[in-house]
Amino acid sequence: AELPEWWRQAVVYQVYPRSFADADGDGIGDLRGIRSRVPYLKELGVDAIWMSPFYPSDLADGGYDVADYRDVDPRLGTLDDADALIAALHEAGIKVVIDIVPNHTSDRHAWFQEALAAGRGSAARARYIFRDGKGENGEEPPADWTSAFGGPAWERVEDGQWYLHNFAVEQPDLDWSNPEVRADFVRTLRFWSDRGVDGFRIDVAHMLTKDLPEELPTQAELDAMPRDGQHPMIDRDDVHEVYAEWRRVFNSYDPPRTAVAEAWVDPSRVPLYASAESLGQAFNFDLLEADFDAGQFRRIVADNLALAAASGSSTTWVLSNHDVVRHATRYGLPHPERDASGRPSRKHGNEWLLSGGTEPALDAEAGLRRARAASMFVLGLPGSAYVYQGEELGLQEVADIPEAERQDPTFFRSPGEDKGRDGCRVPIPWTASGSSFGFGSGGSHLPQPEWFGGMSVEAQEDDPASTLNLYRRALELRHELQTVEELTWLETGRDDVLAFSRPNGWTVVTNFGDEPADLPAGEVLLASAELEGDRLPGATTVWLRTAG
Ligand code: TEU
Repeated sequence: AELPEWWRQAVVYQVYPRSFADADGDGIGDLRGIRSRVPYLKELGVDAIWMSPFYPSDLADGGYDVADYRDVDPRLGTLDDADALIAALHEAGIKVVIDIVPNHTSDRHAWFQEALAAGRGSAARARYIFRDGKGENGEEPPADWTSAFGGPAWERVEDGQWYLHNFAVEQPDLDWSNPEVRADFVRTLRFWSDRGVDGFRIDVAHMLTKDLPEELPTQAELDAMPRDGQHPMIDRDDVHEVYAEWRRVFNSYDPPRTAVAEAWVDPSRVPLYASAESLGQAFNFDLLEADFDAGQFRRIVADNLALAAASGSSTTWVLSNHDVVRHATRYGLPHPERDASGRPSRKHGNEWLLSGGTEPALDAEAGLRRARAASMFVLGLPGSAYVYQGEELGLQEVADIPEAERQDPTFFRSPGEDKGRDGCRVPIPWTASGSSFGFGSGGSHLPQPEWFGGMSVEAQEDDPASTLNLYRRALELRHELQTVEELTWLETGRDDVLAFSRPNGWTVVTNFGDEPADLPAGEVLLASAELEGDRLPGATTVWLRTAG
């Protein structure tokens, strides 16, 4: 049965449209491809899908450079295809969440083209953040800021002015103090809500509003400023004026449309985004940076349940997404070094990627085993769980993509430092052999390795112990057992073993260590690896039905 407020404890499956399924054989996944796989999603048992951008785009940042927010990229389909996909998903009982990218447009967006043509001081330029440069002829950028992808954050245009781009050069930042900008996004939210979309994932939700003084601070000064809501560019209090307006739009629909913030902010400020007056829910990315470690997992769960309660929202759990090294791979590598604040000093797995997947050695078997255990731990928690396409197959990151075939701007903007995010975006293997392992008849826009066939849906379909069937079983059980958002920690007598119970006698035990652990009495509903008699081996999660 559907719980009220479906999003609170939903399993949301992230589809990266270009890499899911390719119906027209051009090597790029498309909306008709996704539609052809709705039966797969239904059998998997997900409550919703979140689709990364499928709008017209030059693909400078994999579609996060949007040229038109109210259309479909012709390579991915048409608006009719979008309608048909939404209808097919709804028919299968699956909700639809789409990605909104409001911090920046593509430089191919009609607005930016107009801004270039209209020149300095024009109303068209006032939709973006243009400034004159410094130095004699304004030849130096207005400030020394660096973009998130590396390299300078200011780019010069033909007439000599500069524009701000916090991400790729092809992603000019919008000026959210401009009423036209605000009105246009409301139009976009209504456009898709009217088409039946159930919710929105808001890209870099913490950076929209900016208050840049005449005399710009340096990057070092920016970095030193407190993030207390008054920072000139990050996590400003006034961004919630935008979301309060959006919330009124969402609530004008029945049922109200949902939203989840991608906000990289201090935990103490997460409730601002997650409150019912703002977006309603916010991602918690702590698990993306955690080791497979009981202490870290326990602290993250406790902290985030408390944060969600503080805002009346529910939390989210994310082990993998399209921006990070897949967790089956992260858990097969040595733990990353951590700085004083406990954060990994570099993107986890990046060293390994830079070496082309050779150094340090990857223990893929251990990585997958831990990934299965971690996923089953997370799927037992209250809150909504995000599953990134391919993790239900236990896919590893692809490290050895030749440079000539790489697409991600982080790779090109940070040469030698960041290998980019292509390795988790390689198209899904549906069949054990054949053209692009069943992705499509026309090859694959990123090369798939040979070993993909053995991890394909076809190869796992009939194996009861496969990762795919483990996820299917987990999602089926979750629907059966899940009620209110309650969790009670159980004493295990060991630091490396976590156990909690949920209402309905649903008990989850994870052994993060190496030594087998004792299990509470109960009926085994699911195990992420074979049990050793009545003992729980290392790197294994079990779900039990216990009395009471
Ligand atoms: O990501 C925002 C973000 O700040 C990071 O996760 C970013 O991907 C990382 O620093 C790069 O190494 C969102 C999207 O998830 C990402 O795919 C987009 O590239 C980005 O916004 C820009 O739209």
